[in-house]
Amino acid sequence: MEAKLTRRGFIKSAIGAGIATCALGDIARLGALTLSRGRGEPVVISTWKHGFAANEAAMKVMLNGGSSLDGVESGVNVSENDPEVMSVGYGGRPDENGVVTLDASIMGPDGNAGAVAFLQNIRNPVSVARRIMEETDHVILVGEGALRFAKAHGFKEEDLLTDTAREQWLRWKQRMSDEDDWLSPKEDHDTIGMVAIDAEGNLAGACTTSGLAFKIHGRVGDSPLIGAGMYVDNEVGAAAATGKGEEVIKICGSFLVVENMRRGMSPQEACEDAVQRIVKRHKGKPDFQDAFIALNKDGEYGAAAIRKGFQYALYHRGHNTLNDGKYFLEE
Ligand code: SD4
Repeated sequence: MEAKLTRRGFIKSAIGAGIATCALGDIARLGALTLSRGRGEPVVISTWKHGFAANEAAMKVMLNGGSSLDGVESGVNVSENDPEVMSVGYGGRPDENGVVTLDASIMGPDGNAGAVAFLQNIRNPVSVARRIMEETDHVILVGEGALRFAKAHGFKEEDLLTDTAREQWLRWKQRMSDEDDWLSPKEDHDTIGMVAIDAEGNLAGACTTSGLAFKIHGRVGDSPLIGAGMYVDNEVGAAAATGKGEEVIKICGSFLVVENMRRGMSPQEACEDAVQRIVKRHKGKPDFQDAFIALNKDGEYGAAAIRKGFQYALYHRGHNTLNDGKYFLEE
């Protein structure tokens, strides 16, 4: 599908480390950057720079014979456990009341899915989501119910608010004013979304986040909503989203990316189309960031963002690389 909006941003799109050795002519043709995987070789793609460490863990699991479902869970657990990743799990930034509330989802090749929203005091929400998927016939548990379920299944309750996150929240509270734009694209974003294909050719996806920093208490984003923050169809492909979840929800973003691939788009084209859908809804001038990553059944990948600054990690053909996503808007 042809891009209807300017591709100026794309021309300037930085070239990620992983493709830095491609000839420029190749790059020009990369409206759709897709490289096939070797037969049976697992591939994993995830959002933001902490996706790099998460990819390592996911790939290790898959190279040891684990499934893509095991891979994505173990992968995103790395970000959940890292207090320096301040939009995921332990150390995530709190909401307006200083409470860390977590959203997560997971989906496997059989089309089964699990999710938690507004979960507190459990550092690995994606693992709770997997238990919901595997041990109940429900898909989403929220808040107190999700916490009770987690505790009943042996998850440890703990305070997730680190000193660094508390200090940032206090600073935010002190300078709260009309100019204080807590939904600004400049606010740090670092939700992890990850999709992977294993040696058997099976796809899985996971997404986990503490959501937008200083959000209204009770707010749930796109990450735990199947088809918004993440989606898997094992016949076609898988996708995940990051950025301002409200806008991803409104276009059923990850579902849209997968359906685009079903209709013949490459993963790159599918991600660009979803980004354009959001940009168009905002008359070409959205003042926030959203991005998508995707993988198809052949192990081809794609990634696109509204604006500059989005990075994704790709573990492919034996190399894990951090790459700058293609984008539409400069700033
Ligand atoms: C949300 N999509 O809760 C998440 C936030 C995010 O990078 O992705 N930040 O809306």
